[in-house]
Amino acid sequence: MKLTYDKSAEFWTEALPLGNGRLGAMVYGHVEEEHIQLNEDTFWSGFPKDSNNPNAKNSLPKIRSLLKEEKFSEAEKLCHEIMGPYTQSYQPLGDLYLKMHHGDKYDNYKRELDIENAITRTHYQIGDVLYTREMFISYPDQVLVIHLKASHPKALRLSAILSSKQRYTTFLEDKDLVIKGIAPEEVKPSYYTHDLPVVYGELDRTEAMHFEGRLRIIENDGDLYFDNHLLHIKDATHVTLVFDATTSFNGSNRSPAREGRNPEELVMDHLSKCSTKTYNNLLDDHVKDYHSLFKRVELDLNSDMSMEPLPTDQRIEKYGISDRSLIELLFQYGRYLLIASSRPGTQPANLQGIWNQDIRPPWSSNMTNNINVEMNYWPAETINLSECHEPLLRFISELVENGKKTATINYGCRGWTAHHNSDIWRQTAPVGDFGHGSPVWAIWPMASAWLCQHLWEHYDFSGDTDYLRCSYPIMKEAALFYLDWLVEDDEGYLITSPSTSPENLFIAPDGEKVGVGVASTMDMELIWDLFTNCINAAEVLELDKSLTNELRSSRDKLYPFQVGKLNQLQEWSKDFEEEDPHHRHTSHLFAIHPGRQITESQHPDLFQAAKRSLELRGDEGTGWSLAWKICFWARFKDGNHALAIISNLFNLVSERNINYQNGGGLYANLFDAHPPFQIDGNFGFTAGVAEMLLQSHTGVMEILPALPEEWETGKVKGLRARKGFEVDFSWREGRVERVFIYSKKGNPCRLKIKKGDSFVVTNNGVRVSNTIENNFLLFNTEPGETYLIEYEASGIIDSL
Ligand code: FUC
Repeated sequence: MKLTYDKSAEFWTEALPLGNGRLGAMVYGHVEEEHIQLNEDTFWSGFPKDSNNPNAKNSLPKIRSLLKEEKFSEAEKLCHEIMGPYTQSYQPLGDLYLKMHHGDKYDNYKRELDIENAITRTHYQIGDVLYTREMFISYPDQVLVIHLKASHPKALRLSAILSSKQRYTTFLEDKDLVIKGIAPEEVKPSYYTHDLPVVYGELDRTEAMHFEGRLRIIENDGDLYFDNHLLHIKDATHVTLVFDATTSFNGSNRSPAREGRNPEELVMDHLSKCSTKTYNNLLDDHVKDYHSLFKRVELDLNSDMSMEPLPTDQRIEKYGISDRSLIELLFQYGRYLLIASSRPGTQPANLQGIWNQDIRPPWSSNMTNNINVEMNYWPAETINLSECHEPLLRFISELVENGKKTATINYGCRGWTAHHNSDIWRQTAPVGDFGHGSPVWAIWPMASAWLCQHLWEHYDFSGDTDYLRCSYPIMKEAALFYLDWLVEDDEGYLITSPSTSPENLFIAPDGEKVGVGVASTMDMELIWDLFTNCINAAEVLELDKSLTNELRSSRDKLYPFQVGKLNQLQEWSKDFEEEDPHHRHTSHLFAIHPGRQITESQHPDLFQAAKRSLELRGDEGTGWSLAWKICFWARFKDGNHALAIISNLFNLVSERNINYQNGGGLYANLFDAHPPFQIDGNFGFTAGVAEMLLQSHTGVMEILPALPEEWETGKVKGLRARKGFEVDFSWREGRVERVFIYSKKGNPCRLKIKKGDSFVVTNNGVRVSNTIENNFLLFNTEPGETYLIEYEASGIIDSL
């Protein structure tokens, strides 16, 4: 469970990420001048603003009537009139440098990220002195901890410097090295050429956020002295430093300048609490906290122990998927990154989690709702990190206030909606700088439907009805928006208009390439999903009978699925030619994953058509696109194909290579490469592997639904299934051996089995009665009990 390297990081995508959900660091491991790039998850450009566009309401009827006449290009042109501003950008906070006064002639260099303990370590030797650095970011103590050690007395001599790409000052205050600064008031997206892409206010009058960072030495057996903006240590054998930073952000609808929190108070509070602790105390508390989440899941793919233990980047290149321990590592890395970027109370993981070094990061490093932010949280429930789902669930609830305004002001609809981009200010209006953007991505009022799926899934896995009671109004208000947004076509079907299939263009009958049409397949699937979840939630809570009837009848009238001339599931309402048949988005397959509308047993023909669509899309893609394809092939029960996609993802992308923009893959630090870096592919990969091993979206638990032949033996512990189950199992030669199912809620358990097999189910050695109906094994469970399932004849369940 370690990422290891024999040289320091030259590029940011070779540095190693640390985080506690809020504070983030990228550790380069340079010998002579250590560089730690710093982030804080609330540090964004901008301030609260009204992003809605009242003109939209006038343009909407015109767009709809043009679409009715199939004048797609004209309708698309008018769609520019309904855009709002671009979102703001996630910002880098600062940099900490540790200048080591020991020269640069070193040997025996090694650096690692130990994801079993969430610690980075750098080791090297100068003369006969061994130097060691350990760093972690503690969640219980809310600080970055840096511990430096030399094997010889008094061999440590160093200077610490804080700096930033922002407007900032640094100074010394009571032995603390302090950095204070401000964020820009406005940052235009990196893809937007603009005369004033970054705008700062005046230090004392800005409307934007303030930040403060503070470095303190809490253990030091040498001499400490200061000059100007530097903190120096000499003749030390060991040193412990702590760092924290916070911002004046005080909620998405409050001015961070006039109604902000005091960053100094927050930082001082964190530092004073940990200043009385030793390094070992801080380490113990950190590891204990981290283990409480990380240790819940184990994956063993019976890896080949004889492989040469190469540095991680070389393993990708040399071994690829034949190094099954690298697959285990990348799976657990997704869990590590979720714990490091998403803790209760923090911001949701954005396009880069919490790690960003650029003032104008790719796609603003924002919350991108048309696949990316959802993918970040696909694994949260299955890999047993349900708590880490909280930042997204809260983000959704915080979108409602602005989302209601967008629904009324822009579209004259009830409820709430959101579009494909959002930020810390919870923008819900379409982006595009009032006309600059492209409708194929900007015009997509479907985010509330997709996001609400997470509210339902969190309930479905946990069975927590109190939680559902709080979330239901958010789902219901989203459903009200779509009840109003849907319009009837000439055949009496309910359609969306305008409608896009995220980011893909079709060739209109006049030969133009356009993105705007009506009733894209994904729109229909998202609305089906939301309405279905809303109906289910209302039934569980025994609420809103008449609304559920209305949702049911509208759901029945949604424009139906179409199968096209290539036997594929159509992406648009008509069988248009696609501008890019290998497009990275595969939006029309939402009903396969993460949705559940098309299953093999209920809709075998549509299931085949969807599979055909995926085949036509091909096996290549950007990082997240590959991750989605792993999930699809898992749902299509084709483990070998899923593994073939994993193999494509195991492509080392390096900024050392000028051609690095080619193809999705992994950077040396195992960050997912779109390219550029986007964290969604890391989370999507982890979700995909979990999906290959265990599925429960049809209401039935399926063990090893998509096992590749190459993973013939293995075991997994701690995966979660819907209805409150936790599952451990092992398999040998492709056949399941024993299954342990822990029932949290006491729901009946339904397990898919091979017809004709019979089983013994025991609880604490006592037989539990079970029934077999066709392909299902059924038994009742008690809350808090664990059940062992074994094949009756030999103790082996034959291909469950
Ligand atoms: C969507 C995708 C891009 C990228 C961006 C952040 O626009 O189509 O590939 O992931 O989000």
